[in-house]
Amino acid sequence: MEARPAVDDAALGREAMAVLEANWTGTATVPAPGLYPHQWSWDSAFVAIGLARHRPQRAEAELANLLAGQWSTGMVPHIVFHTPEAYFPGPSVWRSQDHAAAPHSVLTSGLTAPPLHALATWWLWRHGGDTAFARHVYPMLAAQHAYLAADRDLGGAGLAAIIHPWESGMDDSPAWDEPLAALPEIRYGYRNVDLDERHPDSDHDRYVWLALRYRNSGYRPEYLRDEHPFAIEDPMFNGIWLASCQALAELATVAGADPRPHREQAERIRKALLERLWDGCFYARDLRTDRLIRICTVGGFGPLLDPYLPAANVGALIDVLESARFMGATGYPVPSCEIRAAQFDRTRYWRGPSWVNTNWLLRRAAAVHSLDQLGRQLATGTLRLVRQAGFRECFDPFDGSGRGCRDFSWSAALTLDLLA
Ligand code: 2M8
Repeated sequence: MEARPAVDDAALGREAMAVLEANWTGTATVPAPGLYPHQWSWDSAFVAIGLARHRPQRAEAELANLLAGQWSTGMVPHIVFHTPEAYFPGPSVWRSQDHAAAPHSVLTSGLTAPPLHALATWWLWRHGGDTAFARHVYPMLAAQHAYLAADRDLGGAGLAAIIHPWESGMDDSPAWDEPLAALPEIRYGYRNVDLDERHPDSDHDRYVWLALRYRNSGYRPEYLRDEHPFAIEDPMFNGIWLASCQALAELATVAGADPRPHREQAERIRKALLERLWDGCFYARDLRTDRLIRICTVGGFGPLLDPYLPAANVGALIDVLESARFMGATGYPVPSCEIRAAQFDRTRYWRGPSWVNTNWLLRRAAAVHSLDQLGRQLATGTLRLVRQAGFRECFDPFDGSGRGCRDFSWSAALTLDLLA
């Protein structure tokens, strides 16, 4: 485990801000230097949350730049590109410029990401942000949610389906192993060496194949509904959407709009989460087999973000979270996959390591349910990770050592929030 000189809160905060300064391109914050040279969607939402109390105008600029990449369908892309290539798959794969619904002056990917943006905008507003900004972006956020309801409710029950592992934000989660294994074996042969640690076998080729199929369909919603072979109702994506619907209801009031449709949407999501994804904890549902994918990952705690989740479900989820399946057995919060699962791997991204963003979301969930001790445990455990190992992309949940990129933006940004 790397040893770092002891840093007090003020020094840690300054270091975090320095990382965010270095990763600022002038229009947005890249997730990390090198491997991630563009703007990623939920990374930017986390950056905005972290900057809310420190640099609210920078946080607004961050979200505004991302929303400049929004398609006329309402879809907010998972990547807004800064430079022509430098990352695979880049603009030449997505070809957004050839699609009528994509913006003309910005190159983007064709997939979306967890819709955290209304929650991030609400967070900014709640921490003293500008009402004018909330009013300005409200229609864009409402359009994002309308897109999810109209084009992504592939199961017809009120949940949004992800149609690619990248859309979950947890690309190599063991939850996607089964649906990926059902796809044909693909060997494109172009492989990004940096990704080797993350993607086993031909999974990365399957990711590219799925993206190309969707692109070649003309990004058509009918294709997603009728033909696309990967369609999953994910509890984290939908838990975040639910929390963002509640945030959007408050923003609607600020914007002089009707909050009720957003509250009704939140209720539909809650009902569907409980009816379709709950079986002792929340699992993802594979819409192509209509079966639950029975592996418990950190994504299964996403619905805890809902303050109105019934107490019995909250209690059962907290029991799992605090048990030896998750936090109870590791020194640091919160492994991304339950440690008793055969697929658990403490060294591989979303297959075991702890992440600052999911820790932050769970700490937010603890706050909405007034679970103060759990909230403190999550905050102090996360700060211990970054204090010891720096602002790494993720961390070994047993010994706290850092993994993946250094100077990772959401690790720095959310540290600022945890220190506040
Ligand atoms: C990771 O995802 C990208 C693809 O979008 C990748 O694997 O290259 C994930 O951790 C995702 O959650 C994150 O948004 C992205 C950039 O930090 O990296």
